[in-house]
Amino acid sequence: MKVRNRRLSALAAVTLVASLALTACGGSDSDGGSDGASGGGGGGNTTVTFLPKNLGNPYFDTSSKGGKAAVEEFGGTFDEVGPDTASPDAQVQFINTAAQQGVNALVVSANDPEAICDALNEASDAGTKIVTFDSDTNPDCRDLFINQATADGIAKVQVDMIAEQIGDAGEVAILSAAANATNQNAWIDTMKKELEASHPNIKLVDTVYGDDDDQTSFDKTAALLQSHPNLKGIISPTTVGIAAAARYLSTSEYKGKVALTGLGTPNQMREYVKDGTVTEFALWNPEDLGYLAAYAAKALVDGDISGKEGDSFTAGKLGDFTVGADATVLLGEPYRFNKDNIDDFDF
Ligand code: RAM
Repeated sequence: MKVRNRRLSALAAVTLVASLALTACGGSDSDGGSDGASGGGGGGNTTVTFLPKNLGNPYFDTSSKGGKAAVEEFGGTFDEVGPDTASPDAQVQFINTAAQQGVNALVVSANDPEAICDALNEASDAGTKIVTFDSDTNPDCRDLFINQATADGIAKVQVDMIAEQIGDAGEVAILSAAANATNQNAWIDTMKKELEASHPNIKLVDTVYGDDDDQTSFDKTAALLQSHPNLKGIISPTTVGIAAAARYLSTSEYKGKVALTGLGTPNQMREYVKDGTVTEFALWNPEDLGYLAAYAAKALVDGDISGKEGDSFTAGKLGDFTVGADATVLLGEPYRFNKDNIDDFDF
């Protein structure tokens, strides 16, 4: 079943029964092996493969941990595969392999809205349910998208934070992830509109791409500060980017002078909040996102939902969720982290 094409920014809010659940991570399990068994779902061993943008990113380590916990709860088999670099078509080979193995569901964060679509469609034709999470494909390449928060909400919290931190005036720049990343591009689009509409004295002077690679993001931060001597702030809507930028700023002459905010994980950002490099940033709970995506995959495999608006399912401890417009399920809202609360979180 395919759904109509629509822009990510038009995602409608849907019902959810979920506390923010920004709780500490539980104990860590060992990696799930791929037992590779296929089956018809319906109570059997449901095989679920997670395919993040790239491996080695703590954000996705945490979302996969949530996915694995969910799969273990419902007695399925979890696997995680993925490329080292977050490039547009690096995920294709992993999709092909999963389809050949006949996995019941593939849970993907897309590096590009279109580049992996042919492979996903082939997997779908072979009987694999396709769930995107975190970063969507075009809607007609998947059965369901599990969205962490609305694009409007994610854009607004970042614009609000930078405005607060620079006195609502001056030059800012964006340090993003990969240039084709669906999620970052949707947020950047909306941030630009929000800046134009509500912050006439803030000028966005540059957008650069660190490819969700630590060193590239670090180097791009240095280059931004070189080329824009009047820069007042940086927004980095990626956990890899904001951590690398914070590391650069923390030992530079710009520490405490150039503001940095965006989306980060508390564990990666803690030291920079404590040393005064960063005042406040935001995120959702990636563990909950992975957990919800795994339960949604199971509901699709079992035929409890088809991706139709109004379909509902239960996602274990997170409760009941309803599918909204464009076959999208919404986790919740972004949450702000600062020196007063950062020690309450462990992810
Ligand atoms: C990085 C990835 C991911 C994004 C987070 C905020 O880990 O780009 O897709 O959602 O940052």
